[in-house]
Amino acid sequence: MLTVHHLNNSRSQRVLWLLEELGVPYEIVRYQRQQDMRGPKELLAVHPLGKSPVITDNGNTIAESGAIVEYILGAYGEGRLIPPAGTPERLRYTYWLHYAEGSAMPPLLLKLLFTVMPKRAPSLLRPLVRKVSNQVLTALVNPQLKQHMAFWEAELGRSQWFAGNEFSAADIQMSFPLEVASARAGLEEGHPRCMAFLERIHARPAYARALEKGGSYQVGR
Ligand SMILES: N[C@@H](CCC(=O)N[C@@H](CS)C(=O)NCC(=O)O)C(=O)O
Repeated sequence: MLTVHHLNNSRSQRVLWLLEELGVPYEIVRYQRQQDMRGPKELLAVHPLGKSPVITDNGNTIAESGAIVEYILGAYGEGRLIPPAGTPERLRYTYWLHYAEGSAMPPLLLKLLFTVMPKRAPSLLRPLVRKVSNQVLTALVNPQLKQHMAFWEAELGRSQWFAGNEFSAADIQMSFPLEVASARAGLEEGHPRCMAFLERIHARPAYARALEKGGSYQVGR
């Protein structure tokens, strides 16, 4: 049976959600974040990078959310949650599947890093670290995030979901950047379509079932 190596409060929540949407049977092996938020060393026994999500299925070990989505849809999707090949929707789908981790997450991670750094700095250095962090946030990170969030808002004006008017796995993949931006980057201000997107996904029964199975999920907080 397909196994999800699930790190609490992490991107592997998306994989549980995808499997629940498709009704594919799976089992969960659970891992707990350490105090420093890193994954435990047991995850290194599953994949050399020790990150989650990772799945194992039929002798395959697959890491990286986008690759996992492609594998699951190829093996079990039967054409569901992916627009037909050769359509404009399929192009948009492929774009968002890659964009979520390749372009949206890096500035969100920088935001997290430079927000947390001053809080963790030794007290004598804290004012200096705060000053440098604020400069990086103001000059580099916040303007980029503003641009990304405006882009999502405009795209969700073109169609109800990211790849078109049908819900697809691209929406599952994009859920993580939007959840993090809502917790950390002020998405709720001036992005009503993005907030409506989050409300719509939270109302999906499969999303709720995945939450029940995955446990506490408070990304970016
Ligand atoms: N781009 C990768 C990112 C994987 C990743 O960074 N996962 C985080 C959880 S959200 C993790 O495992 N963190 C623990 C660690 O880095 O030790 C993916 O989408 O699968």
